[in-house]
Amino acid sequence: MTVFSEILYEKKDGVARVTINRPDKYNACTPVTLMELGQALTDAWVDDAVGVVVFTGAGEKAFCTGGDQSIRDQEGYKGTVAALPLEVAWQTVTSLIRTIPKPVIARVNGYAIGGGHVFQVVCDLSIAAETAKLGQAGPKVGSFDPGYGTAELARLVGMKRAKEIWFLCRQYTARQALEMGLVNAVVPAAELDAEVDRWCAELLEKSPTALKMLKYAFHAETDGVPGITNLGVGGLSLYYTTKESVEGQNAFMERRKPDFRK
Ligand code: 2NE
Repeated sequence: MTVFSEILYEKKDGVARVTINRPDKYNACTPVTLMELGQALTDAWVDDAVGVVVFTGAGEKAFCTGGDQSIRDQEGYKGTVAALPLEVAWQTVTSLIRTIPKPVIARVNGYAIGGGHVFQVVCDLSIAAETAKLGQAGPKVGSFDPGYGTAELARLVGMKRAKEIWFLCRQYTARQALEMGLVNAVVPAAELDAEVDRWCAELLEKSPTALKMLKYAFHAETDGVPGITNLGVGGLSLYYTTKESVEGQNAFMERRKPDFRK
């Protein structure tokens, strides 16, 4: 377990578990939380022993309720991370969840509201406790997400429903979320961990490279050039392992012309 101040980060048997640890604040995020989430997700990205990431919140009440409203003022969200603008902090975390080349499962243990709901939308798979409630809050509290939280939501549930979710700021039960295609599975709260473990075990049996390329392929069209770049660079890292690519490097080092036809 790596000790952070506002999150918990644990790696075990191929699973990295990232937990927002502010249960008294219903796991609302400060700039520090976001920075630590970025560090943990980056570690999970580069650690080859990690095959699946579980993203969740501490306690039984909340998965994450978005930005911590108690530290918001006219300048945005205050915090101890100097000069970390909102767009960098939030977008770093959502972009990491979306681009880390491993499946990310949202373990939705309670309220997933506002930016917290955006996190679960961006995760590759979502497993929710029956007690969870999901929804957006932006227009109620003077905020909105003009990114994955709108575009990806519309892809998941359709444009009309996505607009309803954002414009009306209603809360939906886990069962309603399942019916709309917002989450993959709903289980009694007491069975949430066992269910998440089962999904992790199934994923860990699968080819990591196939999962990585599939994740990039799913996003290639919708994410434009960055999406195609991720897919392409995934291919590039495979190309590096071929004799053809190695010949180019060897020829350069040996000061000779490469022979790619060998
Ligand atoms: C989640 C919800 C509906 C729960 O309601 P309830 O009545 O069950 O609990 P309560 O009493 O509201 O909350 C329990 C404790 O958690 C804190 C509350 O202040 C309260 O603390 P105490 O009074 O006991 O000390 N808490 C909960 N959410 C918090 C938050 N986000 N910030 C700070 N403290 C929070 C209800 O709590 C709720 O509606 N929460 C607010 C949801 C919300 O508005 N989120 C922000 C949306 S905007 C956003 O996330 C965002 C952004 O601004 C920019 C970019 C990306 C995302």
